Order: sequence, then C-alpha cells, then structure tokens
Amino acid sequence: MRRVTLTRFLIEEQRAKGAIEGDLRLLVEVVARACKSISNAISRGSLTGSLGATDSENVQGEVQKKLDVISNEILLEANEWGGHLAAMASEEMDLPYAIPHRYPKGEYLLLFDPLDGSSNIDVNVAVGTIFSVLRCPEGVDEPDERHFLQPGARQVCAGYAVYGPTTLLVLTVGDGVHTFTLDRELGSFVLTQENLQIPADTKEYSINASNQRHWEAPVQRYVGELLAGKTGPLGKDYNMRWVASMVADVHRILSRGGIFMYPRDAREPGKPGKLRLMYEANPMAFIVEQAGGAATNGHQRILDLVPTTLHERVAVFLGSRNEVERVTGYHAAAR
Ligand code: AHM
Ligand code: MG
Repeated sequence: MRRVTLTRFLIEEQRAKGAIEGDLRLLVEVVARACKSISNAISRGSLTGSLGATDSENVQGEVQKKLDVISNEILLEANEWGGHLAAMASEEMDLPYAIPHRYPKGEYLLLFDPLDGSSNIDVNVAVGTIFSVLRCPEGVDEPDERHFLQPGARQVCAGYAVYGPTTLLVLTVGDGVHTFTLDRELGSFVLTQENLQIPADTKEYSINASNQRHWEAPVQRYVGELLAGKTGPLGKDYNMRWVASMVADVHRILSRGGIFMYPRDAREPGKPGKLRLMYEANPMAFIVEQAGGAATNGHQRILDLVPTTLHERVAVFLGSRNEVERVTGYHAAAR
C-alpha cells in the first residue's frame, strides 16, 4: 500500500497545483507536530497529573483546564520561532500573541482553539484542536487585533485535530478536505481519506436540547419538525447525536452527514451564540463548505461575516446542505 505522509502530501500538492506556498507548508507541518504533542499529553491523562482545572479563567470567563493551558503553550512554542507567522491568537489569550523580536516574522496569522470540548477532557471523551490561517495585511509589521478581523472567506487554510480512539488531522487549503491519521509507530500523519464530501441530505442532527426553552422561534420550528419524524412535515425519522466537542460532532458530519446547531438563545440575550467566530465557526465553516456542505448563522453565510472583535461569538448551523438551507430559510421566513 502506498503510504502518503502529510509531508509528502503537502510537497506533492505544492508541485502539482501550486496550491500551497512554502511557508504555509511549514506552518501546517508545525501545527501538525504540535497536535502530536497535544495528543501525547492527552493520552497520558492522570498519569502525568494533567487532568483537572487550574485556578485561572480565560478571557471568556471560563475556568481553564490544565490541558487547555498545556495545549496553548505547545502551539505557541511550536509556532513562534519558524519565521512563518506574523502573530497568533488563541481562545485562551485575551490579546494576540506577538512573535518575539529575536525570531524572524512571516506573512501569516494563526488562530486556534487549542483544546476544543474542554468539558470532555476529564471524562475521557474525544476533544480536539481547531485552527485557522489568515494572511497578515501587507505592510503590517506588528499586527494587533484589528489585523485579525478579516472575514472567514479570506482564510487560506483551516483544520482540526480530533483526539479520539485515533488521532486525526483534517485539513483544507481551499482545494478539498483531506484526513490524515496519526501512525504512532511512524510518528507521522498518514493520508487516509481524500476529498471528503458531506451528503446534501441527512437523517441526523446535533443540538444541545437542554436549551430548548431558550431557543428562538425558527429553531423551535425546525427541531419540532425533526422530532415529529415520519408523520411530520419532513416525512422521515431523524436520529440525534451530541458529543459536546464540536470537533467530534463536525467530524461525524464530515464522515456521514448531519446538521450541527449551536443557535443563539435567550440565556444571555447579549450574546449571539456560544461558539467563537474566528477560531471555531470560521475554520469549521471553511472545511464544511470545501466538503460540499453549508454553514450559516441562521441568516448569512458564516464565511461572509466581518468580525468586530477577536473573541466574538456567533450562532452556528452547519453540515448537510439541504438541512442547513432549510433552517436558514425558516429564519428568513420568521423575519
Ligand atoms: P470550548 O471551546 O470551551 O470547549 O467550548 C466549545 C464547546 C464545543 O466544542 C461544543 O460544541 C460546545 O462547546 C458544547 O456546549 P454545551 O456544553 O453547551 O453543550
Ligand atoms: Mg472550543
């Protein structure tokens, strides 16, 4: 069997399609290496005392888990010295991280959620890392928050790692979506699936139904119809899955279709949703669209939204195209 490692895949893509610039290739390899280290840290769990909470909170007011902090540090350390980045931003840091002056700077901005699905860390359920790559605006030497505030459509690369029964890296550079599986004996990510496609129709949905009483009318209508099953207006029975790690839920959708929803709700009316636009929704929306799916905030394509702050939140509906269009249509009809 021909084994294509991530390194070989990236070099061949670069040669054949010119789709990947040298520095972007380095960036992806460095992020992948960091994900291997995170995977190792997670797999040792209690053996190294790395489970449990710290006594600090992040900018969103969430208590940081030890592994949130460890994963953030692994990504920063791996990426700061290679000369491929102008700056980084993370769910775990209030402000962008400037590349130390002793290192050369590159043309890319890297954003990440170092460990997504934090509530699952201590219970041995799949978690992941999500990342997004933008270009630093030309002529900007010392990027600050403003330079990150670009619509998701400008991403040049996005990906996620899932730390589950196997460790996977799912990647797009705007030329389809590909999956790599970590071969622990080789120490390399190996290409295991090319050009993933999300079926346009599905019989599976994901939503945290405990928030139902807080949802807006279009979401009530849509989920009501899903629950009504075969005898309802949609004429078929639907199954429900909710891992509570977005990476795992999105990965299932990439594998067999489905719709993932984290709508805005009335728990905190000031917030337009729970998930963060720049390092959760945007990279996932880019990946989902590259796999033939759709992603909206109920009203607009997520990738067209112009961010106003680094940590802003957004409602998310993504996955199988026909279902995302249906629930987006219900929002338009309710206006
Ligand atoms: P996190 O980045 O702090 O882990 O939060 C994001 C996670 C998503 O992975 C997941 O879809 C969602 O929060 C689960 O939320 P809830 O606990 O409300 O079901
Ligand atoms: Mg997250």
